[in-house]
Amino acid sequence: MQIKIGKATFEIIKGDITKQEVDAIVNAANPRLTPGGGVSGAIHKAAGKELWEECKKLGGCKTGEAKITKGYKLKAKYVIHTVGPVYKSPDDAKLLASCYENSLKLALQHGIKSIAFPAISTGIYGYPMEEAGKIAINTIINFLKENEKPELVRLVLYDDKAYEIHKRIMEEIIREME
Ligand code: AR6
Repeated sequence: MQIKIGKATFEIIKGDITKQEVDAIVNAANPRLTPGGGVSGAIHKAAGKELWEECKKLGGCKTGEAKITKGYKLKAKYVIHTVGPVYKSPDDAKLLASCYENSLKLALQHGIKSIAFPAISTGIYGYPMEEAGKIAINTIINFLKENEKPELVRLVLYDDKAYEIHKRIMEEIIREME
């Protein structure tokens, strides 16, 4: 499903982040920016080992922050690496929101017009999908209200359950906006 926020489009889809034809895809990374498993492992595998070679030189990434590299063999020109919080309590919401905000800021700094996010922290890092989904969607919508850029922001959910949860959250938020 898709909504317009000013000139920008925000959409949620079910799919694989590594296959997205956008300017940048976001990686749910770890603080050392090593390939790891989950989305990160899949992105590194699809991009090729040059991605890890570049990541090694970046000196890691703090939780809630974001760093950018090239996309190598991916269709996306860039990968934005952000480190989500390992879930402990609802107090982690600010750090999770920072991941989306800082990734979007970095995208604007690099003239990125389209960007795709996975559901950061909701896998190995254990953030409950429902809570994380509200934070992700609200943060993206608020950013687009303020900036009307990037032109396209896509949240890519990996399975039916994740997609259905996010679709319901988005419908609720749209209803509240009207
Ligand atoms: N496309 C889209 N979403 C995916 C894909 C894919 N190809 N594969 C998995 N997901 P996770 P985290 C979903 O664990 O929780 C890594 O090892 C998945 O179902 O990748 O932020 C890093 O190195 C889940 O909903 O990221 C870190 O150590 C979501 O993406 C750690 O995992 C995020 O799952 C980061 O953990």
